[in-house]
Amino acid sequence: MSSNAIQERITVIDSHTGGEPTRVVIDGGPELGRGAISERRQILKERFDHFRSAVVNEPRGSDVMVGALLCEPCDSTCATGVIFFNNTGYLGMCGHGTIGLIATLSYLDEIVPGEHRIETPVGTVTARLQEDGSVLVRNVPSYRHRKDVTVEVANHGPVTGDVAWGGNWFFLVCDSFDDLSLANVEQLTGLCHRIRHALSLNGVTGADDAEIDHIELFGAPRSAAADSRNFVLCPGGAYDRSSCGTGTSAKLACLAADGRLVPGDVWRQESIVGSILEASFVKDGDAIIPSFAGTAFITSEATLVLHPSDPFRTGIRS
Ligand code: PYC
Repeated sequence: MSSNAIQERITVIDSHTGGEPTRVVIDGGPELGRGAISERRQILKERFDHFRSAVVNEPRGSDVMVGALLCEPCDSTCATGVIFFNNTGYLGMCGHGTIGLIATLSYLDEIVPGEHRIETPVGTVTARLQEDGSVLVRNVPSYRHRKDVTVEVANHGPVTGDVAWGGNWFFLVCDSFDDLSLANVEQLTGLCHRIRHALSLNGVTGADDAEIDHIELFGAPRSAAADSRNFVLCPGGAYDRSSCGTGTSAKLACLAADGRLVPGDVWRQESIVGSILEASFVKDGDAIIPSFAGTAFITSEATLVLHPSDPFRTGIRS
C-alpha cells in the first residue's frame, strides 16, 4: 500500500442526534501516528482527505453526514480521541457528534453510564452517559469574540450579529426570524451563504483570523418547552438538523456576556426540525463552560466497501 492508501473496508456505526447524523468509524481508518489530536487532524487533512470524502460524501454518505474518526487518546484518562469531519472539511468540536459517539460506544458495550473524557482537536470535553441513555456534554471554554458586527448582505441589506466560539466559529445573527421552518430551508440557506460571503468580503473573522464557517439564525420557538429556535448553516452548505451543540454553546456565551443568562440557568434550544438540546453553563474567567444534553439513536451498522475499480470509491467531490 502507498503511504496514503486507505483500506477497502471501513466499519461504521451511524446514529442521529435530534435528526442530525453522525457516522463513527470504528475500524479501517488511516494510521495517523501518536501526536496530539490536532496534529493527527492535520495529517488526516493533508494525506488522507480522500478517506474523509469516501466516508461522508455520496455515494456512501450525504452532505449532511458528520464523520467521527476514533483515535487512541494521548491522555490515558480519556475514553477516546476523535476527529470530526464533514462533506467539505474538518470540525473543531461537534456537539451532536459527541452525543452520537457516546451512544455508539455504549451500543458497542465499550462504556457504561458515567463520565467519559474525550480528546478533540480543540480540547478535551467530558460526556456523561446517563442511565436513560441521554448524554450530557461539558464542552470546551466558549466565549463571545465580537459584539454587534454589521455587514451588508446581498439581496437582503445590513445584518448585525455576534462572533462567538463554541468549539467552532459562529456568526450569530441578532435579528429574530419568524420563518424558521423546513418549508423555508432553501431561502434560509441562501441567506446564510450570503452572510458568510459578506463576512469574508469584510474581513470579519474569529480570533487569529480564523474563518467563521457556521452561521446561526434565531427565532421564536414552536415548543412551549423551548426558549428559542435556530437554523444553523454548516461549513459544507448543509443545515444542522439538530440545534447544534457548538452553536448552542456560542449562543450561551453571547447570552452570558449580555447578562441575559446566569450560571445554572437552563436554555432549551430548539432546532429547525423541532429537536431540543438543553443547555446551561458555569463561568470560567472571561469565558464560560457550556454543557448541553441530548439523545442519539443508532440507525445502522455497516461496512463501507471501496472497490478498487469504483470511479467514486473516494466519494463525489465538488
Ligand atoms: O452539534 O456542534 C454540533 C455540530 C456542528 C456541526 C454540525 N453539528
